[in-house]
Parts: sequence; structure tokens; C-alpha cells
Amino acid sequence: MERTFLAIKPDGVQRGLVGEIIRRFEVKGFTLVGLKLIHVSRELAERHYDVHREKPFFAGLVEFITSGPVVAMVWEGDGVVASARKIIGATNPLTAEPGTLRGDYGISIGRNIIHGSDAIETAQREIALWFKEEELASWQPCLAPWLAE
Ligand code: DAT
Ligand code: MG
Repeated sequence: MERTFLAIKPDGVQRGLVGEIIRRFEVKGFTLVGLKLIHVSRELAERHYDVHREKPFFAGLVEFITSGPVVAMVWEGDGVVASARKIIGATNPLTAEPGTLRGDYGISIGRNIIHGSDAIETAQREIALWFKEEELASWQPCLAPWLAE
């Protein structure tokens, strides 16, 4: 079953958006299989954002993601990687569509509330980086027959 990695960034946690963000993915019909609130170490932040290491915003990004608690999550469902990116919206909240999380709750690219894996392979790498296998729960929601044929 397809899985994605999502992380509510320190701004989302500080602004009290954790419940609302989790609700969006729950009501859509995806299944939560991993969840923890953690202070991200500099090492984890740098490994997570490794592809951006050479970008001018890298240092600020690492500073920001380590500045307060983050809610790390793994969600499961058919097509969850691409669908979660749609629910999250464009990288810059100012241009993200209303109705998306970034479009509804943000105004700045440096404070864009939530991270979501951009592809299935990225999701696999990020899940392995953030979670141990025993921290993930495999379960069948009783709603499953009502969500998909
Ligand atoms: P996304 O989070 O939508 O996958 P990304 O992978 O291109 O976006 O960049 C990772 C994060 O880096 C992004 O969520 C916010 C920050 N970022 C990206 N581009 C930026 C820029 N031009 N200035 C400042 N921060 C930026
Ligand atoms: Mg990205």
C-alpha cells in the first residue's frame, strides 16, 4: 500500500493547526499509520533537506525546522503521495490555491506550515529517515469498504 511522509512544521504547531491538518487527511479517507511530535536535530534536518544543501535558503530552512516541535506523520492510501501534495498546495503559500493548506493558512514561503514527500521513492526515503519500522502501525480501518470498492 502506498505511503507518504508528512511533517507539520514548527509554524503549524505553534499556530495550533495540528488538529485541523490531521482532520483534512482523515476526512479525505487516508489512514494514519505513524505519528510523533519531536524536536528535530540539526543532523536529521540536514539529511531530510539534503537535496537543497546548495540552495541559498538551506541554512534558514534548517534553522526553521529545528526551531520548535514538528509533528511527523506517515499516511497510507492509494495515490496518497500525489493527493497529499494537492491538499498541501504550492510551495509558496501566497500563490497556493485557496482550499489547500498552504493557500488557506500561509503568506510566506519560509513559513509554509507542512512538508509532504514529492514522489513515491522520496516518501520511502523520508519514512525510513524519520521512523523506525516498529513505530509504524499496519491496520485496516473499518471504514475501508465505504471508502473504496
Ligand atoms: P516543497 O516543500 O513544496 O516540496 P521544495 O522541496 O522546493 O518545496 O523546498 C523545500 C522547502 O524549502 C520549502 O517547503 C520551503 C523552502 N523553500 C523553497 N524555496 C524557497 C525559497 N525560494 N526561499 C525560501 N525558502 C524556500
Ligand atoms: Mg520538497
